[in-house]
Parts: sequence; structure tokens; C-alpha cells
Amino acid sequence: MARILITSAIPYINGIKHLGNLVGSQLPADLYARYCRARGHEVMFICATDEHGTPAELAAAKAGKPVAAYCAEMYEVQKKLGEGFRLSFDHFGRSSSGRNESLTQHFAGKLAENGYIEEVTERQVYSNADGRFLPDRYIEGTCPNCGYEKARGDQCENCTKQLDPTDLIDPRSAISGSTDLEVRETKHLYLRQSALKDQLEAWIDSKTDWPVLTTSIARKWLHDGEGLRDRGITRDLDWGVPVKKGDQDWPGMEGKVFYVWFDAPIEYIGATAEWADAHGHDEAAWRRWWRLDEGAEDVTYVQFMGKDNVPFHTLSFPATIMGSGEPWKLVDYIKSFNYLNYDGGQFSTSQGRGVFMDQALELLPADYWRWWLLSHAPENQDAEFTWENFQANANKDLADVLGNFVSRVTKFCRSRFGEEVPAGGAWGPAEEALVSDLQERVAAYDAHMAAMEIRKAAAELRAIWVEGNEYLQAAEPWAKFKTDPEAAAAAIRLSLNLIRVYAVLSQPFIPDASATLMGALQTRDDSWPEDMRAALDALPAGHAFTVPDVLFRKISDDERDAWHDRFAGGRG
Ligand code: B3M
Ligand code: ZN
Repeated sequence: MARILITSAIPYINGIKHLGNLVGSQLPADLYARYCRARGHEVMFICATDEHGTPAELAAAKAGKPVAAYCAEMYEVQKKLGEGFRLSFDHFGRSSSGRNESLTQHFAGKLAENGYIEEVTERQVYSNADGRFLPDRYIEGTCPNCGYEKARGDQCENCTKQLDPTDLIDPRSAISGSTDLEVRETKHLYLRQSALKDQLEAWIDSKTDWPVLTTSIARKWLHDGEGLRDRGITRDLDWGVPVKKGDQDWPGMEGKVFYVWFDAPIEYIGATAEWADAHGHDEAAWRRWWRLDEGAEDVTYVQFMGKDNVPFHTLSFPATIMGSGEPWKLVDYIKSFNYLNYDGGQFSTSQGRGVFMDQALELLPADYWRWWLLSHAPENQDAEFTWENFQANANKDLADVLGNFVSRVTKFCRSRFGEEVPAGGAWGPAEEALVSDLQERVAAYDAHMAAMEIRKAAAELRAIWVEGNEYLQAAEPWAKFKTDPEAAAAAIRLSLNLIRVYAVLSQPFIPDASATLMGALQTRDDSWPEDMRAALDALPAGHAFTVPDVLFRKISDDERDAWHDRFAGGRG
């Protein structure tokens, strides 16, 4: 039994996530957490909401709510949706928690002590009307290069030229539209990532087993000179973790907060501490996951995220940990994802394009989405969601293959042998062949799951479902019942046992269907089918079961077309 720490990138608080976000981190992380638990490992699975930064402030302002109240509300919404998708977090925390605040201040203090923080005086645009400094992208004006009138202070969207806010002609606040702007001096803290470059590079080089997507992004940022620029880790905002050195005030930094990307990854640790608090555990209970000197040497730490988050997890967060000089756990493996596109374009939160988590659950139960999303996870390239593909995939894999097998076996048994596992008969060559095929396939499935090869694992699981159907088709217990009832009984006994095996193997992908099957089989034996021969004999003759309701109903063409149209125009 191993100890496995799993974190998913923590979703921003402002708004409900779309299915592209979901499959980029939380859902595959859940698949892996469920698999590791099913294999008997001790798992700590952590996620949280990412609550700081300008986007949270602006979304709250737009909703007409104080930012703390807005975050508290949206936290509940996101937590509920996570539960709706059966995301099995051990804890879903909040980056605005007291735990994260003190940990963030602690890390900043250690970094300063070790010489990795530099104080820099900058000139930044201040909006008198808004009463605040404006981040570059919240200043709008006319592009000096192409004349586009809505260029942002960091870049012109029209001609893509990188800009400084002071380059803009007729600059104005994107928040209020006010032109009453001035340039003021302000002091910020910079994390001297460049001083940790060699250490980071050696560390990345040692990760020879990481997905190419992860290491190629990390290397690009290491070598471009771009990514390892020292980064400002403070902001002139009200909402965030107040800048302190441990629990000491930081002279000259009054009224400032840490940059959201500085405190967000620290929340992985914070949320583990929140978990301990929520369960009344002591400090040691969470520290044994994170501190090498307090029990975490034997922890394997795996992170899940979309590719846009890779630089922060391969460089910035490790720099925070290395620079602290303390024995905190560094990540062992980063599983990153490409993008999921939506029906010929992109999912877009700002345009409300695509299907969002709340909408998806209104249409169909979580398992449909989980199965499609995971079996099409954008692992090696971008993937695309289309309604046609979604319908075809659900109707075939879930309804025709898995659902149909379960329904045929249980209904046939009920009508011929009653609602218990039938006795009599013995396995013949067909059963022996099935056992050895399945033994091999389950080993392959296990290996893909352990390696987080999600598409390959899904394909193998589908093949395992197909094997059962093919066996049943050839064994023909309905025909044999008249000529050779013993053989029919043996085939049905094996098939009922195979349903339990399916429930166990499929649980990480489709947990609700799996629970339905276990309930119908009236068993709690969720042991992994290590030995297929024994697994297909686990439910003995005479064991009672009930016929489950239809596992997966089919999606009709009318529904498919209606959903296609309904989601074509964007949200709301
Ligand atoms: N909130 C971005 C995102 O949701 C950011 C991830 C933080 S992970 C520490 O994709
Ligand atoms: Zn331009």
C-alpha cells in the first residue's frame, strides 16, 4: 500500500466551469484518486477554489456583492457541482482560508530570509475615480501601432503588439471608463526565480518519466529567458492575502496583498490543513503528507492541470518550495492536458460558449459526461466535443454494450432461475478462454490506469465490456436453457459475477452506475479482480440479487438536435 497525494488545479472562483475546464484537471484527478483507492492505496485528494485576484473582485462588483460574500456563495456553488459530478475530494478548500493565509505569509517570510525576495519600486497607473491601481489589462485605450480603440494595457488584441499601459493613446480605466488616471510609484516584492534556475533545471531534467507536454512547456520557459524572469508576487489590491513576513508586518508593504498565483498553489497545502481542521485531526495528520521530515518521504505526489497552468507548477511553485529551504514535498509527477474544443470552436467562459457544469447535470446524470469526457481526454492533442459523437458514444458504449449486458443477464436469470445466482453446471472451454482473455485485459487496464493513460484505459475498459457481450452471445444461455440447463446456469452464474467485476473496474469512470450494480448484486465485495478465476466465482450459487433499473437510457436524435441548437448561441 502506497501513500498518494493528488491535487487538481484549483478553479477560479468567478463563475461556473465548463466541461473543458472539468476534463483538464478535476475529472482526471478524480479518476486517478478513485483508481488508487480501489487498489488499496492511502489517498489524499485535494482541490479548492482559487478566490483571489482582480477577476474575483470584478466578478463580485458585477454581481453587486462584497467580494467575500460573492466568494462564499460561489464556493458553495462550485462545491455542489463537484459533488454532482461525483468528484471524490478528501477536501475541497478555499484559497481565502486562514490556513492558506498563514502558510502564504510563512513561505514569503522564509523566501525573504533566504535572500530570494527583492523589493522593487515601480511606476504604475492609478485611477483616481476607482481609487485603486489598475493592472495592465484593466487599462484600455487606442493602440499606437494600429489605431484599434480597445487595446489593452498589456497587449493589443487587434495587431497582437505587446504594450505598456503608458503606450496607449487616450487611456481609460476598463473598470469605470474614467480617464482620470495618473502614474504613481509603488513598491512590490519580486520572487528571484532566476537565482533558482540551476536548481529548477536539474530538477526538471531528473523527471524523465513526465509527459512530454509537461516537460516541453517547462523547458521552453526555462530557456526562453521569458519564464524565469523574476516575478512580482504582490499587488495593490484589497482582496487577497495581506503581505507579511511570517506573522510580522512587512514595512513598506502595508495595504498590499500577494499575487493570486503566489498563494494559489500554496493552497494545496492549505487545503490539506483545512481537511485536518474539518475532521478534528491534529497538525501531524496533514503535515505527514507535506513535510519530508514529518512522514512525507514515502508520499508520491501527483498534480493534474491544463497546459496553461504548467509553468506555474513546474517553475514558480517549485521555486517557492525550494527557496523556502524547508523540507516541503515537491511534486513527483505532473499530468497535464491539452484543450477540449466545443463543436468547431472553443469553449469560452466570457462568451458563454459550450456546456457548463450546471447545465450538463440538468441534461443527464454525471456518468454520461464522465464517460465521454474521460474517454476523450485531450491527452496528446486537443480534443473536440460534438453532440453527434457524445450521443453515439453514450448509446453504444454505455447503453448497448454495458447496459445491455447487465439487463440481459439479470432479466434472463430472474425469469428462468429466479433472483439468485444459479447453481449447477461447470465451466467449459468458452469460459476458460474468457477468463484468460479477461485476465490479460484487466492487467492492461490496470497498467494504463496506474500510468494515467486515460484514453487507453477507457478503450481497454470498453473492450472488457465487449468481451462479456461476445461471450454471452456465443454461450446463448437462452437457447441452451432448453437443451443443456446446467450449461446455461454456469454461463449465467459467471455473467452475474462478471457484472460485479464490471462494477469494480468501472467505478473510477462511472461511479453511480457502479454503485447501482453493486446494490443490485447486494454485495459490498469491491475487491479488485486480481485473479480472474476467483473473481468470477466470488458470488456463490444462491446469492440473491435484484434486477436494476435501466442503467443508461439512450439519447434520442431529437434530444441531440435540441441540445445542439440550445447551446449554439452561448449562455443566457
Ligand atoms: N485558478 C487557473 C485555472 O483555473 C488557476 C489554477 C490555479 S492552480 C494552483 O485554470
Ligand atoms: Zn494594435
